[in-house]
Amino acid sequence: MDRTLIQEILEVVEQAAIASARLTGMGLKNEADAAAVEAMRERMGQIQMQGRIVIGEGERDEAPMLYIGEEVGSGTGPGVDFAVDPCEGTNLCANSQRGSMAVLAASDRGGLFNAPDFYMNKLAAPPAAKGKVDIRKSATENIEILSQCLGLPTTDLVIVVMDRARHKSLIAEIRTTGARVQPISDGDVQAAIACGFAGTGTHCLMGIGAAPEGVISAAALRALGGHFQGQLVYDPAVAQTQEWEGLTREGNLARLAEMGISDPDKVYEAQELACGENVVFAASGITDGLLFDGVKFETDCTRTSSLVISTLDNTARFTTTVHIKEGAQSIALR
Ligand code: VTB
Repeated sequence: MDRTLIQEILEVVEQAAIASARLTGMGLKNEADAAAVEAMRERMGQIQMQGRIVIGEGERDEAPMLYIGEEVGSGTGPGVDFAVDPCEGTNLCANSQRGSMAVLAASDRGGLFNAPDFYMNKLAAPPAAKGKVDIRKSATENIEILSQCLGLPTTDLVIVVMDRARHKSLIAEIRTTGARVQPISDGDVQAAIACGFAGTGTHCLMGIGAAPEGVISAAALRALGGHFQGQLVYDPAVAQTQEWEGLTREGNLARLAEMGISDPDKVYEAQELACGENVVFAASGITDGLLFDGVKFETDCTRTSSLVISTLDNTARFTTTVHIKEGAQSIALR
């Protein structure tokens, strides 16, 4: 991978964000997702690379585009692996709520963990707490460590947790420490990345979300020098999700073994989930969010706001792009 890829990848997420933003608030989550997928794939096709999707819309038979194993790009050039979530937070997009975005992570061949479509317990925290908090410790211990690392009383800490039945006792435990809980309905990728920056008002992400999204978060936090750990969840009694109705712990363990995961309880560090020599993370807002705004359709232009984090040049770029319409008369500065 080289630096020229950074600009191309930015355009990939911008195009995906624009496509699904047209469906914001329409209550059409599948359509919003499909629009983002198509736009992302089309723009990826124009890049000189031998790209491959390692995390995408699912297995080939259930996803017509950006399926796992799909080759993308011109077919010549560097080998690049992608983990994509063209419309992260489809519900948020469909309901015009904050935090939906087009997002991806890219790395050298073999540089991203091929996460199974399972759940993952996650812990994300700022660089100052990297390697000090630990997913094997209790929430209470981690909040104490965070407080020391950040120089903030526990009562000033904000811990993001997905608002799910499975987190009832986690939320209760966090509250007993005095830290404040910020429940989110969806979108734990944006919440995880927000932990990598100071000033976002969120200090830590705890709890269980989807595993593939965990790899994307890990790539961003690795590049930012933040903390991210993930542990697969295979027990339906822990995940407490309708998605797993009828599945058993034993069946899930067997599926993981089939996928070559010999230690299902392994704690994965950010550097293992995104182990390539270089990683690039890119996200573009569909709706407004914590880190950047969503797409704005204006008379003479369409405005996108994005974030690209790259180890190629150790940058985090917050970019606003004005996509000028033909015959534009007046383009506002901001
Ligand atoms: C998780 C989370 C995502 O959807 O995948 C969640 O990581 C689905 O979890 O950010 P449930 O099955 O418990 O609803 C998101 O929130 C949005 O894609």
